[in-house]
Amino acid sequence: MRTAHRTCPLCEAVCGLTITLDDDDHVVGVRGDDADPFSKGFICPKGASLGRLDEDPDRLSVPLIREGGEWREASWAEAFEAVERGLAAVPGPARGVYLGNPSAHTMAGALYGAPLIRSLGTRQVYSASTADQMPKHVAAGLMFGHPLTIPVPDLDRTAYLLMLGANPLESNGSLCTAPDFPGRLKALRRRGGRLVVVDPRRTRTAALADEHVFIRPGTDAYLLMGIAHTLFAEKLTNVRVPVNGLAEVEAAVAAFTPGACAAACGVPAELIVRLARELAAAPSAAVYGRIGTCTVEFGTIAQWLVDVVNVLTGNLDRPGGAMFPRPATEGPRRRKPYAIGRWHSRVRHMPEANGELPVATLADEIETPGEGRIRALITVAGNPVLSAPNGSRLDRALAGLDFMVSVDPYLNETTRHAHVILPPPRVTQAGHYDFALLGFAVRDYTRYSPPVVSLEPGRPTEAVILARLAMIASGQGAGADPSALDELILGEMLRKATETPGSPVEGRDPAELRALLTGSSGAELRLDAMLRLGPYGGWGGDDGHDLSLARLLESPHGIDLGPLRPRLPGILSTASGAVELAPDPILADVGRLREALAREAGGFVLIGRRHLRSNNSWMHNVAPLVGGTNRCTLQINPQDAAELGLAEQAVVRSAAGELTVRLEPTDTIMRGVVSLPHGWGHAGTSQLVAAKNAGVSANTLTDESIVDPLSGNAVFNGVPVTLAPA
Ligand SMILES: Nc1nc2c(c(=O)[nH]1)N[C@H]1C(S)=C(S)[C@@H](COP(=O)(O)OP(=O)(O)OC[C@H]3O[C@@H](n4cnc5c(=O)[nH]c(N)nc54)[C@H](O)[C@@H]3O)O[C@H]1N2
Ligand SMILES: Nc1nc2c(c(=O)[nH]1)N[C@H]1C(S)=C(S)[C@@H](COP(=O)(O)OP(=O)(O)OC[C@H]3O[C@@H](n4cnc5c(=O)[nH]c(N)nc54)[C@H](O)[C@@H]3O)O[C@H]1N2
Ligand code: SF4
Ligand SMILES: [Mo]
Repeated sequence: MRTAHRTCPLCEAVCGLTITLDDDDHVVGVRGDDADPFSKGFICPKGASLGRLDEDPDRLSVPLIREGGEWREASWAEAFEAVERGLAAVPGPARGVYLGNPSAHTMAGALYGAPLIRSLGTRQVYSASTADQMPKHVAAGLMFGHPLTIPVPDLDRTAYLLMLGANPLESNGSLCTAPDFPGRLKALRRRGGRLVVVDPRRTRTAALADEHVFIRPGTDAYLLMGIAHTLFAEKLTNVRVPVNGLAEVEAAVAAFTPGACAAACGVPAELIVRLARELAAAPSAAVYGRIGTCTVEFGTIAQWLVDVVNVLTGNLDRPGGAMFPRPATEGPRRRKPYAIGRWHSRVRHMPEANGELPVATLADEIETPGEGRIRALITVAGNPVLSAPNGSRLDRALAGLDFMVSVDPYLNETTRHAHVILPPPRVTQAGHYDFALLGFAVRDYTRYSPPVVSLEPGRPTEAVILARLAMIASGQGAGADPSALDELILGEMLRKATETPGSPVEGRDPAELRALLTGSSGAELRLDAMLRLGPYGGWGGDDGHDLSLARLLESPHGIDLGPLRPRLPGILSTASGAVELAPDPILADVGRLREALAREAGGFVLIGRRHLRSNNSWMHNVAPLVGGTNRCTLQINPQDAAELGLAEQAVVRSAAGELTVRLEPTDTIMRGVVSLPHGWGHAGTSQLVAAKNAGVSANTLTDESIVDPLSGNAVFNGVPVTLAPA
């Protein structure tokens, strides 16, 4: 028996785990790591089941190749050669790529996703981001200059938290990395702070709050407009940071009186006014909006307003407000204007954001003939058949591709369309560093987890799989040595740093720095370089900055880098150097919000929900996590069910499709709203447990033709539906 410490890679909370393994490397126990300074022993049922997930017998252990509808096991050499042949037949611009959610949780995704995209030579780039947080990136890019400059609520110090469209008691936090989010919310209340939750459902988070506010789905932009309007009208603004566009914002919010907003969002006008006054009066306050406010038709406007209110109340960049983390691998942010729509999608002419096109138009790009039509697709850690809007259409589109390769541990609803599946090894066999998530942490913190279990001979890590795909895509062939790619990237990174005026390594020899790096893989070497070039890193000098891979390896429980500190104006990379409070593209979109004020509310709308023991589409194959309350049911208010004469089941119809679903009447959901979790509807897969709890896919009902126009983000909340007895 031995124990190992590592970060849980399953959600954004980055909890430290202590794993017990037997002599055959089987995980026999998982508990929270009490010595982790950030998570302090917290663990949830998913983390506790990591061993079951890791050793799931339905995970693929060797590559699969599909020939004439039949799958066969293949060697790695054979599989990479098949990929080389498949990609060679399709010119660069006709190759698409889709990166799914877990690629934000793996070192492979963080380090090799971008090189893979570059080497494909395509603009057909898609990811789960446009089914998730793209509005956040666009708002942050336009306001602060960089799409990753996203402030997070200073959870441990705030005196007032207004939370919209998030349910961290189930999801454990998103774009707000905070292990033991529930404990942190309880601590907020214990120290006399106030928590207000805005949600069409009385969630477990809402039940823990001081106040729960029901809101009509898709209308948070109106609530926030009403708050901003009140702050100006009652002269409660207190802007403490350098901004441009304050007068323009005041003009833009003028039409959105609390009365008008109340009619549109269903929150009473007096309550909107009170929330504005409370935010302004609190010693410190933060507004935080997540999935419920992103995956809606006014997603970018809502994200913009979240930070407009944070600025207007004087809470941006101050302790207890909304602050910018300073992650250990943060790179330099050059000042340049952030732009969206630098190019557009071929079929629906939708704007690019962050170099990506909306997943809502992926099926169009595969189905519609013409130059640039996607004929080959690479998916990495994604299951868009279940996760993209109108996944049923995507399911049909994928079946018509000339070539598809998937990097995924499972044969599932999406990967069954692939010609080659390349399975990454077990979680415990991979090194882990949270490049993305630590940039949103409520304390500055760093931790590296080296592999715990060694790889079977000949089996590549996911980092190597992606590096080899990148080399194949750039024409270097199936046999190319992936370390050449790492050296190329390292050389470039070090050269740039030594040429940057004012950099601590300015003028030094890149080769000398390269020789100082340590690491047992390309991924580790690159992590070491990023740490040393980062804000806490160093090269062995006596300047007190010494963070490096070696130091992290000596600190298996992670290192606390302290509470968040104010970072303005240095963190801003806008051309003006100030916060752009009124970016033109957003102001131009406010007209659409104003027009919709006149819309009649009526009929039922569909929203989603998440369950603690689920994770999007891919954890339904672990027996202890499914069943009980984790089921695919349609929540409906009992009065609505009674009025419609609905009993056990109902037929739900939308513009996109129709489903027969099991009902779960509950008075925790407001009238006129129904909720179905996504990620179910398991079919045609090797996941035997999931097949027994198949459920139905919410994305049969969601409509790919409607998006948030600025970010291209899919609309999952506020989907009009009708209900009828089954
Ligand atoms: N209706 C509705 N739809 C939604 C949402 C919603 O709220 N409502 N939420 C959206 C959101 S926020 C997201 S993030 C997306 C998620 O969308 P996706 O990322 O497309 O879907 P996931 O279900 O997360 O699928 C993850 C895939 O990665 C595989 N996988 C797991 N671990 C690894 C690994 O280490 N390496 C590799 N290579 N593969 C791995 C799994 O087997 C699975 O196939 O769904 C979106 N879809
Ligand atoms: N256990 C578990 N944890 C997860 C995941 C999971 O599937 N399961 N998924 C991970 C991923 S990919 C993500 S992105 C995060 C998401 O993390 P969160 O953003 O916290 O997502 P949810 O838990 O879905 O909570 C969203 C809430 O928004 C509400 N809502 C729906 N529509 C609206 C609306 O129009 N306005 C408002 N104000 N509220 C609305 C819903 O009722 C729901 O309670 O969770 C991550 N963590
Ligand atoms: S909260 Fe998230 S990171 Fe923590 S144990 Fe659960 S799944 Fe893992
Ligand atoms: Mo997500």
